[in-house]
Amino acid sequence: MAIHHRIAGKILEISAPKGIKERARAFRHALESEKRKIIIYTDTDADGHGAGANLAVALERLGKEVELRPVDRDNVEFDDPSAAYVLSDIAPRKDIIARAKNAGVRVYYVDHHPPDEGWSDIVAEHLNSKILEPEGKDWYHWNTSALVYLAFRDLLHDRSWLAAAGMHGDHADKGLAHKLFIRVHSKARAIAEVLGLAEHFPNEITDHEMGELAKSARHPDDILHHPKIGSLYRRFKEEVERFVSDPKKHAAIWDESKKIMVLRLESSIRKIKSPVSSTLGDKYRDWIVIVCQPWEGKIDCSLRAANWKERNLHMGEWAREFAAMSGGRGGGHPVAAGLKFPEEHWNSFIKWVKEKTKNLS
Ligand SMILES: [Mn+2]
Repeated sequence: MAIHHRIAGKILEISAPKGIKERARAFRHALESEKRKIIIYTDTDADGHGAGANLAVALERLGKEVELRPVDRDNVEFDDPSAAYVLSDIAPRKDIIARAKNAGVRVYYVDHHPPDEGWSDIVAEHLNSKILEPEGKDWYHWNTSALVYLAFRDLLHDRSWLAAAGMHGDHADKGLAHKLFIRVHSKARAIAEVLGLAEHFPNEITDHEMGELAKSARHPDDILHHPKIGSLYRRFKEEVERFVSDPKKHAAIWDESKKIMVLRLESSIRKIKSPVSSTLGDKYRDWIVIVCQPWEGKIDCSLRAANWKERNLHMGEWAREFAAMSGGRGGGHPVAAGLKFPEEHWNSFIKWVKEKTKNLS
């Protein structure tokens, strides 16, 4: 009990650049002054759940009426005109901005996706929005879970473990998260994986259930020992291991001289490519790691290049380029990106990657 108390009660101290601290203060101040009910839309990965659940708890502790909605970004709707909204870990695309503008609602925005040029101005103007996001090189050190924790950490003294787990989620630079979560709780990686389970088993546990679990949990074990979690987590770990233990077996491209792999995962578990690409990206740090999974007529890919600086690579640009060629969708950071395209373009994708890497050494 004493150990639990010590671990769960520790305030995770984050040192942040002045600019981010100031934006965090302004973001918090704006939400503190908000009189309306606050509906939080948050992403459904570990970062999203860590950010959304902690933000919901912090705002409740400030006496606000809050509704937490973990959601696929295609399903963001501004259906309550009397509410204010938060987009957490959800980059507001043009269609989302248009819907918010149409509904005339106020939207707060906390996120870490590198925006297009002028994007923040568009969001600020059209959403009348208070924004919390990193800038410049800080894009690669902060994720949404970290930003929410930074803004509200005096209210989240018993929930730093969830912040740390969220920081272990989609984080471009694992360094900061790694230091923090080891100090806070050795189970943070497992919690981060569990928070993502609804993405992998949508028929067995919903995003909503996972959000409520993250919000109500008082201790890491409340999540790890939840009755629904055990067998799902085992199935998830076994499936990841099947691909990670012998990646070559699943490779469409495996080139040791150019240090590039493109894998195609055949799996019944949705989005299994994400944890596989993270694990392989960490393990093969000087490789380009592209992990793809066919799903419902589309090919869904994660692109990773841990040493993008040394090799002068930008995975986000790669993803955008092939998306434009194939009628798909793609984008992201230099170090990590996502790409989805119609399955009939698989062969041309492999050809394109080979062409793209011809001059790499
Ligand atoms: Mn994120």
